[in-house]
Amino acid sequence: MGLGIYFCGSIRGGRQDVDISCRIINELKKFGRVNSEHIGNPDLVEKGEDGVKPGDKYINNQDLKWLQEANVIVAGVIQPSLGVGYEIGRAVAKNQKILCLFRSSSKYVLSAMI
Ligand code: 6K6
Repeated sequence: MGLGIYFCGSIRGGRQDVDISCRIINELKKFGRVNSEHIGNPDLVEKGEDGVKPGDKYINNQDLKWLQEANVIVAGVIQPSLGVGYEIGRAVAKNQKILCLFRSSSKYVLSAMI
């Protein structure tokens, strides 16, 4: 089955980095199964499934399950995102292995908490 990888990337925080997320996910797929592949889908916009079932509660439950099952977590942290920060915090609390990817040329300064 290979490695279980959860990729975290901004959705409602902003989709500016969707192309780089897509490239990272394609690289990660060489090492195992990436559960959160939809994050790199350029057709999914910030509002995404707003108003469409299954809704936020389902997304939250499903993503936390996948996150907690993963062997490793890779987080794109260039674009600030509440959801990604929350996922990282949950993974830290469970002592999971996390790799955060930032770009020093970013217009943002990475949160001290990350
Ligand atoms: C819309 C666009 C693409 O997908 C959707 C439906 N919404 C979500 N689907 C799956 N995971 C989501 C969705 N919204 C947030 N997440 C989770 O939170 C992902 O695991 C991301 O890593 C993270 C992004 O959080 P925000 O705060 O930027 O949305």
